[in-house]
Amino acid sequence: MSTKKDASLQSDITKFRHEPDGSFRRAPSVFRSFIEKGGQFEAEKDRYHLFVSYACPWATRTLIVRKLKGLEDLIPVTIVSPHMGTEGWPFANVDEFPGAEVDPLYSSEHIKDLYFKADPNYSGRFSVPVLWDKKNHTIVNNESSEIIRMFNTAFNDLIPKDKAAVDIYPAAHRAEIDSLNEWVYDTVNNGVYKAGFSIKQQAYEAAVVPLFQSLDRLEKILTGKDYLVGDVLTEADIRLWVTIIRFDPVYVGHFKCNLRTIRNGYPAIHSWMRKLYWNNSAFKDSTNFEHIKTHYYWSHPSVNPTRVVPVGPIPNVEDL
Ligand SMILES: N[C@@H](CCC(=O)N[C@@H](CS)C(=O)NCC(=O)O)C(=O)O
Repeated sequence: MSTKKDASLQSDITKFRHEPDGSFRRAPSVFRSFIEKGGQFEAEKDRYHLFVSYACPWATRTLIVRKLKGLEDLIPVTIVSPHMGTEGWPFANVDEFPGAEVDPLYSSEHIKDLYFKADPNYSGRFSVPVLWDKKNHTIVNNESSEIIRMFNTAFNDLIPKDKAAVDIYPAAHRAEIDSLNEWVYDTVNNGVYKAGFSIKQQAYEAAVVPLFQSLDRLEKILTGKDYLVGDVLTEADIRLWVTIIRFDPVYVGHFKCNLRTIRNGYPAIHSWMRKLYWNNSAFKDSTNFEHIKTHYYWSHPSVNPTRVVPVGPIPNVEDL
């Protein structure tokens, strides 16, 4: 299945319009429904499907939480090819890549086909993750921060007790998590994109300086600690981790975030990152560096016109 109408202004990242000052502004996600009791979308077996890219940090949040909560059987996942081109994210039937898959529901060619199936007049970006409802053939939600909140609680009646007990947004820590998320999102998660996609020197510097100020602040928070908030793994860790694991392999070079590296400049962040990677399979199994590096260096020709993918750093993640 493919959509023939020209949607290249929505799908082709090289046609992305910058702000007048040369800065990058991320558009808000559009599908924002929740899976909840008594609502339009009830928690059910064999009803929902997740579409993601291993390359995408936002999508990787959902992969990690899906595993932490033991939702693998309840919510199957499909992985797209990392080559996000003029039509957006392709499935393996139009772009074979090791680890990429075909859309098992509709044999779509691209993620944009799903968006147009959900809403033929959709005018936003064709981003991943996409949480799909097989019953109503529509998108429930395409905003990772909300998908992980749903995964945290919505399916608790359908999963084993030990998995239902996993709580990445505990009531006692919510205020602290929310306030941390806010500045981490703006200056770190989105900060690397703001730096990398800037097309003016001033806009780049206005992003890269606060990014490293926030890393300095995070280094202090994580010194002598295994987790950001309290002494428990929360969504604050997950949301930061997906950016930090990509930092040395991609953001230092491709997005010019090179005031320091994580491995040489931030010992506490580095140790926190490696412990989660090596000791918790939900993190390691959700991370595919082939997809990550190929995606960024290939998919942003305005940043890297040659599409050459650097060999280093070696290794992608240092041992503990
Ligand atoms: N706010 C969204 C952002 C998702 C997002 O921007 N994903 C990127 C990949 S890392 C994407 O699919 N971009 C495609 C595009 O903008 O054309 C979320 O957190 O889910």
